[in-house]
Amino acid sequence: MKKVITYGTFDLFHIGHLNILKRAKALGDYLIVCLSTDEFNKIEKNKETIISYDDRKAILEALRYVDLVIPENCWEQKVKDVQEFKIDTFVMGDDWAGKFDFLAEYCDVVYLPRTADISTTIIKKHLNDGLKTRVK
Ligand code: C2G
Repeated sequence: MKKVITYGTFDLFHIGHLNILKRAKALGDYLIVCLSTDEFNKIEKNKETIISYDDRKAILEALRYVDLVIPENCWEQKVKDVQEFKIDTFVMGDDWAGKFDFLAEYCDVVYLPRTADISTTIIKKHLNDGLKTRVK
């Protein structure tokens, strides 16, 4: 069984998130999503999540592409996660290209093209600007 792992916040879940999870799962048989906790987001990413960890986790667990959701509490847990879960492939969007190449010692490292014109930040700005049109 080929195991894949990816990391993220997945706040205000959108098509860019779905696309990366779909493509990550296509690289193996079992996909683990390491989901940033609310505390990790606040302290390490300086991002307040709109949707709570528990609700973001429930959404991910409902997806056909996702087999397991575990918490991301720190930047440094990736090597331990890859070893503990015997991961074959680590996947991230290419906005992270190069940042996790150190994991190549333990598994394949794949950066996939981001989905254009959509992000949690764009959605938040769109709403803050009171726009009534579609995000994209
Ligand atoms: N993503 C994408 N296309 C978009 C938006 C996001 O492919 N339009 C991808 C990102 O590249 C990432 C995943 O979706 O691989 C989750 O994105 P975020 O929730 O924004 O996660 P991020 O803040 O990048 O956190 O330790 C790694 C971090 O937890 C990653």
